[in-house]
Amino acid sequence: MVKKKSILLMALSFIVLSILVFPSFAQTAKAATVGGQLTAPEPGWKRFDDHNPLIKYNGTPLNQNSGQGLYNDTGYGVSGKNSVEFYFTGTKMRFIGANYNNRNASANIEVYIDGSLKGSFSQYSSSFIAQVLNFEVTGLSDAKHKVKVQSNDEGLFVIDAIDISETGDLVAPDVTPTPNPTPTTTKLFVGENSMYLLDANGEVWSWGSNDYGQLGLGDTTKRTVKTKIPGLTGVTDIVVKDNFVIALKSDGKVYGWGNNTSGVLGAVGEIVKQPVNFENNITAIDGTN
Ligand SMILES: [Ca+2]
Repeated sequence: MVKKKSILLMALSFIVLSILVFPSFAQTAKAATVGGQLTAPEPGWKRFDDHNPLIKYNGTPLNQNSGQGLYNDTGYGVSGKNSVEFYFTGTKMRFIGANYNNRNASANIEVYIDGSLKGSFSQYSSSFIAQVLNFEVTGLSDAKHKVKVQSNDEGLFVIDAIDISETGDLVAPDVTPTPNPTPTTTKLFVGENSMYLLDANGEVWSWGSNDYGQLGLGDTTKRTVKTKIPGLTGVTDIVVKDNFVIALKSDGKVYGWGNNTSGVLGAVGEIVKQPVNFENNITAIDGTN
């Protein structure tokens, strides 16, 4: 009887001790609910902290005070109508933030996945909650996804951590060439006996001599009034040489036309009467010798 009692007592004290020493056991044992605290990723999930370099902050993020119970004792605040963006692989994502009782708390924060609005949340609440599960999305295709968390009011929202699929990862965005800006002013170029105008819409006009098709108008007829080169749009810069012209477009493609006796435009004939694409992935062109 005594033995039984002491075993029971031991078991009881072990249970009590477990709860005291490992309070997180009690928290993670039950499924996380949106709006509740989630201090560790649940099984099947893994966590990335707010200072991860793969998380891009639009606007200047504000370091949150330490000692508030934030994950890793860090948090970033995003103020104004700014956003946070990142890419991840996997099927699910949780946004871990902080709710607080302050009028400055952003109350209208939208979450976009791959460009589609998936829902919204507020960080305004009656009391402060650190490591709160603000938003959850599951059931995505097992692929790379782009996330944008956008505040739509002037308040401040806190990002503490991101949970994603245990088998996934935060990843870098695709490297895409930065488009060249379209000129906002018009620029006149003087050729051998012809003139060119690059307008603010990224289109090119030409007039003057046209013996080599250097006006790019599809013929060799001279023009006395400026004429728009058809089908050539998105031009950010041009270089005019002796009876031939090259043009750079915002997508990095380079076109050329005119006198091609030297073959600079490739094997496309000696007289090229309309723009032909001969180079790609170019960021700038320069005609200075
Ligand atoms: Ca954190």
